[in-house]
Amino acid sequence: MKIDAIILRELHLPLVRPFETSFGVTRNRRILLAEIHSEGLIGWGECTAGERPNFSAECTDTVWQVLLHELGPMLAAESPKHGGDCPHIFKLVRGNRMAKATLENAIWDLEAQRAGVPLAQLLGGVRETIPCGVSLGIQSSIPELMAIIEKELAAGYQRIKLKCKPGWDVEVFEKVRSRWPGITLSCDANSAYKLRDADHLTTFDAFDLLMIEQPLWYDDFYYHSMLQKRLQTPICLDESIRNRRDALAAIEMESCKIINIKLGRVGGFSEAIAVHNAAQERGIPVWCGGMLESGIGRSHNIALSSLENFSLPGDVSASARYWKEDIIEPEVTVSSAGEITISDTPGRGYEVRTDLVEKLTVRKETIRALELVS
Ligand code: OSB
Ligand code: MG
Repeated sequence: MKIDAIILRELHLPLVRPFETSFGVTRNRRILLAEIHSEGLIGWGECTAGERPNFSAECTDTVWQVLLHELGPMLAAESPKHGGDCPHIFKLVRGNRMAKATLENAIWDLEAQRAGVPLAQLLGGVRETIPCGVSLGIQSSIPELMAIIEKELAAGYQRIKLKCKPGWDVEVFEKVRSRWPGITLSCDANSAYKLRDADHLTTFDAFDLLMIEQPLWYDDFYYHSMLQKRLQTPICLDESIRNRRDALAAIEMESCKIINIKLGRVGGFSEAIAVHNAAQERGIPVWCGGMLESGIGRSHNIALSSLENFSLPGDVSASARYWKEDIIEPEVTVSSAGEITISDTPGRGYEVRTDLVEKLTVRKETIRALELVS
């Protein structure tokens, strides 16, 4: 595929409600999109980095810099045949996985369009529908949280994940469990605890949680393995898993029993598939995490979730939970059974609303391969 141009855009999109985790509150997203033009087709990628370097070291501004000055020019100089060629093209840039994923995922989108197959099929997906859960941020009161849970359960979501931190944990779980004894419930601490909190964390076992996600340091395996020995509740790692080797280390050390796969965090579809396969071969279930994506990132998450070992409900939910108006058509909807149906059209399966994207764009740069003049 000859790359004719790579257009980088920053869009501003307000969330329909603020999202609070143990590391902070997000009200407005600054979303970076890459639009790759190749031989009459356009592939789209979305960067999942946050506005601040809290979840990971990358953030909107670092990704913009690295895409514009490093990865964009590298890719524009090549003619990749497959999305899977990108890790090799980008090999001289260390880290910056969210930036790399932005471009790699757009190339997979292009490849699927060229082949005339759904992206899910190109990735090796086997599911026609995917099970969906919701991730609920820290609220200002328990009654407010209870009202949101009631609404999401009525909408059909199969699993409720509660963001937690010291002071917003066992009391919340107690109230939720006593009202809904049978629902599938999990929690996500985003590294809010230390190993010295282990006694406190063992009290979570009373609430029959499906998992506790990333309780300790964002870059740790060893202390999670010590903690897992003391917990009945399975630990799920999110932040710690950057690639297949990390997944193998975490599984080998028994640092977790479940893995959350995020496309941006692992650097794109190639590595996400590698983590998926490594986990599957070792009997470790995975699920697809979310990063408050717009419709483009969401469509990629949906395609990824069609792989066989994505057996637990993901944080992949309806567009309307995040945006007044999403930038894709149709918007992502979730059935009353809590499922999203995988699109059977070529490519990502959702059209980009280019007029709306243009209207929301606050900065834009075009990268082209340098033409050799003879
Ligand atoms: O840890 O899973 C996380 C959002 C931003 C940063 C980190 C996380 C999250 C979520 C939101 O949990 C998932 C979603 O997109 O709904
Ligand atoms: Mg998480």
